[in-house]
Amino acid sequence: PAPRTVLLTGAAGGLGTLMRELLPPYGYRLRLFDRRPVDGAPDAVIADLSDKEALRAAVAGVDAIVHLAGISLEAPFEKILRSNIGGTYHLYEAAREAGVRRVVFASSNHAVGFTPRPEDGSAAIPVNTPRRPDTYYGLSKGFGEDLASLYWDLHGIETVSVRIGSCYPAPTSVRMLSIWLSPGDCARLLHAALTAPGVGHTVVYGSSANTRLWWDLSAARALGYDPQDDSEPYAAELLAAQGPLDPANPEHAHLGGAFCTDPPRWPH
Ligand code: NAI
Ligand code: 15L
Repeated sequence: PAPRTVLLTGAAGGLGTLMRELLPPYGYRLRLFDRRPVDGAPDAVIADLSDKEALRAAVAGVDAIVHLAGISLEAPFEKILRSNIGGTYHLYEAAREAGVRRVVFASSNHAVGFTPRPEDGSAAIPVNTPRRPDTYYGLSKGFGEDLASLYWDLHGIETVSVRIGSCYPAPTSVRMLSIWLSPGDCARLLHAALTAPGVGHTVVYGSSANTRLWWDLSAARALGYDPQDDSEPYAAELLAAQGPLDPANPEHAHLGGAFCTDPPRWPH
C-alpha cells in the first residue's frame, strides 16, 4: 500500500516549504521536522538531527520519510559532519528501530560535481558515473547514498536517493537551464520515489525534462516519474543577460558550477 503518513525533515527550508504545499494533494499526511520553527505549523517537531529521543518520537508510526534536513551549501567539515553525516545516520537508526520501510533521501548533483560538464542536451551523465564530490557538502551526500545502500542490504530499508539539480520556482542561471527541477516535478518525483515498488536502494537524478539536460533521467522515469516541465522558455532571457557557458571559465567547466571554484557557504 502507498505510504500515507510521511515524516518530512527540513520542513522549514526552501524545498521543505514548497513540498509542504505540493505533497498533501497526493494523499500524504505530513509530519514536519526541522531545527528551526516551521511557519504556520505549530505541530512541527522542532529538534536537531543529533537529538535521538526527538527522532525516535518523530518517526514513530510513519510509513515513510522524506529526508531534506541538512546543511545545503558548503560549510566547515565539523558542521557537515554533525548535520549531514551524523544527522543522517541518526535518522536511519531511528527508522530502523521503528521499522520504517522507505526513505527518500535528498542527495545532490554536488556528489558528482567535479564531473566535466557534457554537451547541453546530451543527457550523457549516467547515475553510475564515479562520485566526484566538489565540496565537503557533496561528500556528505555521497555518504548519505552509501548509508542508504548499507541500510538496504543490512536492514531492508528501501531508499531512493535523488541527486537534485536546482529546485526553485524558476531557473535563475544558464547552468540551471540544464539541471532545473520545477517544484511541481519535484513533487511528482518524490511521489514516484515513495510509491514505486521494489526500489531497494536506487539513485536517480532529479530534474525536469529540460531541453539542455546534462544527465540521464531514465532511472527516475523507471520509478514512474513523468516530468511535465522544461526550463527552455527561460533560456532566451537568461542567455541574453548572462551569456552562454564558457568552456574556458573554470566555474563553467564542471557539473557543480561555482561549487567547484568558490562554493556558496552556509550562513549559520
Ligand atoms: P535549506 O537550507 O533551505 O533547508 C534545509 C533545512 O534543514 C533548514 O530548514 C535547516 O534548518 C534544516 N536543518 C539543517 N541542519 C539540521 C539539523 N542538524 N537538524 C535539523 N534540521 C536541520 O535547503 P533546501 O534548498 O530546502 O534543500 C533541502 C535538501 O535538499 C537539503 O538536504 C539539500 O542539500 C538538498 N538539495 C537541495 C537542492 C535545491 O535545489 N534546493 C539541490 C540539491 C540538493
Ligand atoms: C545544491 O545542492 C544546493 O543545496 C542548492 O542550494 C543549489 O545550489 C543546487 O545544489 C545547485 O547546484 O544549484
